[in-house]
Amino acid sequence: MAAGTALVYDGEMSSHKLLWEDPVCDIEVPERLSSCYDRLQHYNLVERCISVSAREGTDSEIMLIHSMDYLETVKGTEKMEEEELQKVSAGYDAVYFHPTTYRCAKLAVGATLQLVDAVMSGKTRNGMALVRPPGHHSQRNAANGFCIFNNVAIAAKYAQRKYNLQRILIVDWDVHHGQGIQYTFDDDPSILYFSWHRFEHQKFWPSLRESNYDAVGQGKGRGFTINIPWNQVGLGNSDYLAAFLHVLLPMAFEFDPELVLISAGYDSGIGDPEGQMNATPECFSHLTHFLMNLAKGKLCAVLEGGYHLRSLSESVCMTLKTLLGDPLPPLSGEMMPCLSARESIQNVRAAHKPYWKCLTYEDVTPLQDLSTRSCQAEEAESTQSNAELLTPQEVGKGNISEVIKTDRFLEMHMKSIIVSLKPPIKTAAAVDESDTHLLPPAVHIPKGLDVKEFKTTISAFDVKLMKEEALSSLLNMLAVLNKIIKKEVINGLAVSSTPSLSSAIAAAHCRKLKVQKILCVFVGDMDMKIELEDGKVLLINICAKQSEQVNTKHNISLNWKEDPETNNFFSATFGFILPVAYSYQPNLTIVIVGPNQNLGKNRISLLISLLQGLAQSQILALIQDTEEKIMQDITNILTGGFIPNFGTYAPDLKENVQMIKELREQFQQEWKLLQCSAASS
Ligand code: X5A
Ligand code: ZN
Repeated sequence: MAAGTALVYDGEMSSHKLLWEDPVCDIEVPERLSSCYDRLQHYNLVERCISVSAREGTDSEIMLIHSMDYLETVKGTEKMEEEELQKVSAGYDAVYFHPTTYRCAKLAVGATLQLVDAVMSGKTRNGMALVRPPGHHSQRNAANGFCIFNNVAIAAKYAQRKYNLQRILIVDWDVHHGQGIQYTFDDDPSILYFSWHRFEHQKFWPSLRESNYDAVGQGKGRGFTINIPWNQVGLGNSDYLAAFLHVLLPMAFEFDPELVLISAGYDSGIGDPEGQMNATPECFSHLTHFLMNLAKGKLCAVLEGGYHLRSLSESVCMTLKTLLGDPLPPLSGEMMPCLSARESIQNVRAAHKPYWKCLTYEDVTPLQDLSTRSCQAEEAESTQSNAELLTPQEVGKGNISEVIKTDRFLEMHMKSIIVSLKPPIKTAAAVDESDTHLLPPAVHIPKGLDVKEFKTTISAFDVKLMKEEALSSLLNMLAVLNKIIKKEVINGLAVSSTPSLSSAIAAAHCRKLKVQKILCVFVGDMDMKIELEDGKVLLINICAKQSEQVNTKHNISLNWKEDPETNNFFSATFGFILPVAYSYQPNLTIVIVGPNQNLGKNRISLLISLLQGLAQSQILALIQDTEEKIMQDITNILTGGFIPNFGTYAPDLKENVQMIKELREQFQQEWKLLQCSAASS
């Protein structure tokens, strides 16, 4: 599998700039690009990437999307004086031309295509292109919203032609609707286009009817356009997460793209004067991480908007760090999507129910946009308000002192995140001597254990009758766990003949080391021995057997019926496990793979891969010693070398989906990210 992350950048794209006064366009400045690059250098990220040069897009590449007439018009601006440029600009909505605009726009197209080539040829696994001018608003015959050529739409067509791709996913997380992309692929089922955007009941630019949730595509393309209109400002991390978990990801995994393109605009981030949203930079790490699990990791992020320089550049860094495989930063704020966001999510799910199997058994009824209370009002009422986060009234109103406030906020905020993010070795393992050959060379095997250190932990358990071997594998497991907790490694795995006992001992050791919240995910039939009294553990048990145990907030059993037709586990993963896990915000995750697990390696692999978004990616995987194949797959996931894939999609069994739905209803007051409709509270 391809490795490495491409970075495409050319400082020449900074020459495109506004020459006259125009309050609409004056936020699209050259410093957008240079400040991103400076920040990447500051975090030593540039040198960790594979540098790929930009080039000019050719006429025929540009004409994959745009008309020859329009191309000639743009060409013509190269020789123009200011007055003439101003006249051409006035012919479009929210656009300016400069004598170098044509050259820069060609570089933006070419840079994007270079990135696609790097990823599709296997030179790198993924990458990012930092480009200006942006692209997603531009149309066949028109520049629009700071955009000249539609970089991402051209890239999609180019990738289809050159690499014969059948399915491409475009995720547009810019805060504006990329109507240019939507128009291009409206009737095309080979491109799944997802966009969320500030909408405010059509009051927000570009104020189009077709930006609403009921625009789902046309003809053969029906169902392949997904619009989430945001009707309020001030949305943040948990709203974006809910949109991914309950809308985009189930459909994206059903679609099963061969390539993911991101229209990566950061005007949806905190402090942005256009978006007035509240998502912090690390939110983009999580969004990126989710998408890295599709298309065997083939992902190209292409810059679109983003007008608060500090917010923009920090968010770009977070995106690139994640592409490079760094552990994920914790998400701040209470995980509680607001009413208006839930309304939008419910409406989109209802609009798409006819087109997606993953929604077949969900009861989703459309709703009118009813909410009038603001998200901030809800936030203020919530018990655990977010003291360190600025409210949207405070940020992004264009008021200088408020913008400085956001700057200071970001400064402090990012310091705490970046510092917590850099263990030298990724994975530690405790396996039998005879199994070490199954591990990749990069895996660290702790030796020379200080047995004394663990004696007290172990002595509380019934280990006296244990064989020497079993005891030493327990101690090895604790050594690995210790390294994770002390952040000497990011994650680890341990093979055990008694995973249930091992996990109980592991949890006890975590408590001794004052780990606050532990998420335990059990897969398979096991006697749970973990101490649950003090609420420091959240246990999710996935088993085939119907258990008598009564579910509680911290102890939830998921009785998943065996299904030979389906290789996936999506409704449980996105509809329940991840929302609960993200609501809980654990400090450490332990995944235990026991005997008689009926999920198979693909489902477990994806689950573990996604759980790396929690607890700063700190995971201990405990695996029954009989599950050799699974152990290898999990090792590969933990070391960052592998992304599971699923083959042709088959929907989950009706009874499984039903069970998930009931659990969601039962626990959505406790774990609020489970809420995906306005009826939830
Ligand atoms: C790429 C982008 C925004 C245009 C806003 C015009 N364009 N009011 O973010
Ligand atoms: Zn934008």
